[in-house]
Amino acid sequence: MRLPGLAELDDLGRTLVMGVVNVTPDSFSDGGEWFEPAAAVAHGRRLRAEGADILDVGGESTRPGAARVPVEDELARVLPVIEALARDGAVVSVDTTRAVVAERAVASGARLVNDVSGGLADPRMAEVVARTGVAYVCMHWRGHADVMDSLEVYDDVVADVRDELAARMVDLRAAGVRAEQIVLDPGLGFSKAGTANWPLLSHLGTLRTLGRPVLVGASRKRFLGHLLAGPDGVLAPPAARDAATAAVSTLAAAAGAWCVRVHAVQATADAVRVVAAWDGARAVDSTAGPVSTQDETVQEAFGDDEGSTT
Ligand code: PMM
Repeated sequence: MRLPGLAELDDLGRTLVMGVVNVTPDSFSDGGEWFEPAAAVAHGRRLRAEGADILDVGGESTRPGAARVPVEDELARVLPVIEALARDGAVVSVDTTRAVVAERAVASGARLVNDVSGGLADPRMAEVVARTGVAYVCMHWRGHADVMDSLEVYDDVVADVRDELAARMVDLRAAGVRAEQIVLDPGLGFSKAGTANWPLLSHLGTLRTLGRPVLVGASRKRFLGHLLAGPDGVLAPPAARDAATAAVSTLAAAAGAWCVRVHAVQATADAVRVVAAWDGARAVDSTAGPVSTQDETVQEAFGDDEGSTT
């Protein structure tokens, strides 16, 4: 599916890989490792060499319970990193909930705005996205990091997230954002307790019925730590969640995700290529007999049989 300003990503024929460049001292998954701008730029370059199609630069932690960062600090963290990576020719996104940061980031070379609040945190965000015309990731969100764990009540998490994202699209459109700009994201881990994340993953097809590309951000999240907890119940630490993250990337790509956002790029870059080769072989194999029962089961589970990319 084509998005404005991202022509070089249009024809890759596979799920895209977004590499995370957190310029924060306290992100839950890689807190502090790349806090200095020079280290963050070097990290972004490394992720690109490993196969990241997009580099997602963020200056405010969304770790549960985290306090907000002053806007000047956020700007000072992300702008030099975005400028340097964009100058390299990388496709850069800015991970921010603030309109002013989005606007300055786009002026510095960012080509996507990745807003974990889906426009709810800043009433000016939709106007900036409409005016700049850039691609916009609208994530499902119910509140900032300090309160999000208290907002986890759902009747049916898949239907509720779909409906709340549909409502966000209506508001964005009303503010002048074009449908073609919008990417949707279920917001794994954001106001979602461990088990609530799995139905969202296994029903990605439901989000795709909204007609926009879907981005999945499962990387190193707590629900994977729960899944991989030891016999003592202690959660697997973030860095021990990368193999499970790559498994999610594989399944998300097979289910038609447009993009997967990850910290450890290499395994996911390989995974999305495997899925594309697998799906490509299925598409051209005219000598094959009827689709096997196993294939049908997989297709039913993903609710989709159209291939790995939009
Ligand atoms: N998750 C985090 C940050 N930004 N953006 C999108 N679109 N989707 C996500 O799931 C998402 C995000 C969580 O923080 P991290 O950067 O520390 O992993």
